Amino acid sequence: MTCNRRTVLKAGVAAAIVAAFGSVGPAFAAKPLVIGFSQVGAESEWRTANTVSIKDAAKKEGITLKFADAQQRQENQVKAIRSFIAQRVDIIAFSPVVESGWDTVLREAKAAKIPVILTDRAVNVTDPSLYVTFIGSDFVEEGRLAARWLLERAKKTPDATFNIVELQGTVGSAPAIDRQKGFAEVIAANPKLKVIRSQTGDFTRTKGKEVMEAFLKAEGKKINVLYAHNDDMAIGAIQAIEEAGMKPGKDILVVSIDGVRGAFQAMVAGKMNVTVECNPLFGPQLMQIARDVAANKPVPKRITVQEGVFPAEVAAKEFPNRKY
Ligand code: GYE
Repeated sequence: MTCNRRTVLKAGVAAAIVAAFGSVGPAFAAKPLVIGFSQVGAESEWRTANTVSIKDAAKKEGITLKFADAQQRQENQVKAIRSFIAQRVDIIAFSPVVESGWDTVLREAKAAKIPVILTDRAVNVTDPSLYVTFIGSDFVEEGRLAARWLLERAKKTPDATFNIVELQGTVGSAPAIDRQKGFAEVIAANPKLKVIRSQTGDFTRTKGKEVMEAFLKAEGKKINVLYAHNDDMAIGAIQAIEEAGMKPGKDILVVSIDGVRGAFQAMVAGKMNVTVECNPLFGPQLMQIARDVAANKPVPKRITVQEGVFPAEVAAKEFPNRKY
């Protein structure tokens, strides 16, 4: 937490050597890069895979990672960032739980001359120089891809209505905002596709199930499609659908995002229809960017992750290749 005496002493010795010899000679091993990383939480399979990827990559690269889990609370992330500033880490990286409310703490990081890398989720700040780069998926596009699959599916039964219930991610988070937007934009092409209910399930299985139960209570058999902003909520909702005596994947089509192993298992079991990939395994890429930023090399302001769409028909074949 604090800059302890030993660190101060070490820094002092290094400074004395530099003063005496002009620079730290090759006999002294380079100081490992220190990254302070504030993670959103452990709310989903996706998040767990992301944490493992980041921790493993840091270890492999010999980078010191100070890891803080915010338990999905912005105030915890602000605290963690302030503590990283106090510790004078080389780089701060974080996955912002929500988009807004970051200006003050990011200004503090900038004043301390600590570069900030955003991972996974974007922020809404007035001054874009408050962060160096943002590495993450294109969530609007993911929403569009999910909707395009549904539009194609709707072509097979042109007379049918598609009443959709939507399980949104965390309120105010970039993926919830963008996945809703991309999906709405594309389904607008067919008036038979209508979102009849939309509520947050906070990206968790428990809430996904709870909210789906409420949807079923209110709309019952009127529901034809579930669009979930992540697989965990979809998996929770599948349970609710089954408990209501309906068949997920058949009576209610299940369209989701992430591509975690649990979704592939649900597709193989015929309970989910499609998942749009959102790749959490960017740990190695993050370490490379952190090194470049620390070395003052120019990096692109926006780095996107490549991903695909997996309908149920390919699930069994793809399952063994899934790494998260
Ligand atoms: O889709 C969800 C997780 O920010 C992309 O957060 C991430 C999302 C992911 O909880 O499962």
